[in-house]
Amino acid sequence: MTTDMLNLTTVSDYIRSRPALQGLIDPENLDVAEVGDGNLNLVFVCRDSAGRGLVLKQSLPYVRLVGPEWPMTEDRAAREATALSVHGSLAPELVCRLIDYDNERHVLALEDLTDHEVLRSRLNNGSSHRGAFAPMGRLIARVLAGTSWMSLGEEAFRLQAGATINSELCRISEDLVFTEPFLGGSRNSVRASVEDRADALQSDTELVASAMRMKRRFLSVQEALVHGDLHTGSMFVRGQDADDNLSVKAFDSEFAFYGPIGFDLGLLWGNILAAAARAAALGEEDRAASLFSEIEITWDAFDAEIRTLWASRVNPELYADSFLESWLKDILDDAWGFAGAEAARRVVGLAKVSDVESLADADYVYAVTIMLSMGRSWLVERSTRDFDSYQREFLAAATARTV
Ligand code: SR1
Ligand code: MG
Repeated sequence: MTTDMLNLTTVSDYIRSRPALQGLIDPENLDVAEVGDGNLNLVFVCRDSAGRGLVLKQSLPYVRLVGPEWPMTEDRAAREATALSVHGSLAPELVCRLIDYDNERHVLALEDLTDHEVLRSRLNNGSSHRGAFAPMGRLIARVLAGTSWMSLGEEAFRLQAGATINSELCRISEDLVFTEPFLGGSRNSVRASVEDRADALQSDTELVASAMRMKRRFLSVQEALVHGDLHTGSMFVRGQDADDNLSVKAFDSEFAFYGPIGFDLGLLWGNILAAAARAAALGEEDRAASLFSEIEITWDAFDAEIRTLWASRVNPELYADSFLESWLKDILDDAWGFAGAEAARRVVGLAKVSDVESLADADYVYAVTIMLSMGRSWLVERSTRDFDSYQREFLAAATARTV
């Protein structure tokens, strides 16, 4: 267990002690704030009087959201360091830069992105989503190409998958994304106003069976070193679409493991739905529709990038062009299924989302109803539906409010 947690006063000494951080920031003259608002770790933003910044992220020996009664090793910091460095090498412009990793104190030093905003906060404020999602589609494609047999070859791929097992964090996802929301669990909760809907989820045998199929996919498909928790709270954004200053970066990749690439797409889509459902509940129908359309935009960006990268796969003699078409179908099917599980779990499970939780009760009920019904359609009907039909279903739900 770590006995030496950083605090506001020890951060300067820590920076002095790390050779890799010398000259990047002035430890004599530091403004430090603890800003960790995630579920697991301590996060310190450090700035010096010259305006230079650095972020330190330290794993706690327990789950922050719950407290010491849910102990957890600090190994997730090593998993995150690996993922940031692998993903960063594949798409440096799309991933928060890892500057230093301290394996003894489980501290990552990261680039300061305080000129960016966490996308979820930006969306909750009603600000622009333009340009924010397509880059993540491209990142997911680069991760698929760069960490799978497409570029590693089959043996190196297998070895790499074996070397990056992340059992402790995968267990969290297994429990919180797939098991508890659908089979029940003491960590579930909803407001009284939607209790009947949450109960209906668990008595819907078709839905539960689909969720368990997705859990099996999560447990058994080893496709690429996925981010593992790629939602709007794991994305920093600066600027927007037509703006030269646009920058989108993924961070917080401690859940990374060799798993199905559709998991990254699906988590993103479930959280796009949360933002779109919020907009619908607030009466912003056009914005809601536009947000929802980012699901297809993300897919199109992923699809275009992977088709480009496919040409340089190392083993074309094994994998013909026709293989890519069937693979993309499987990935899309996975993505819908994972998106459906994510939509449901962010409503009923332990780790909820502020998009919905911050709404007043009547709006909350409306947003939850949209999330659960779209989530069900994604889980149960995914092999027979297309983007247009889901967009139509969302629009109908988003404009159906009577009170
Ligand atoms: C106890 S951790 C709960 C959730 O937080 C992370 O961001 C993941 O989404 C995880 O499921
Ligand atoms: Mg996180």
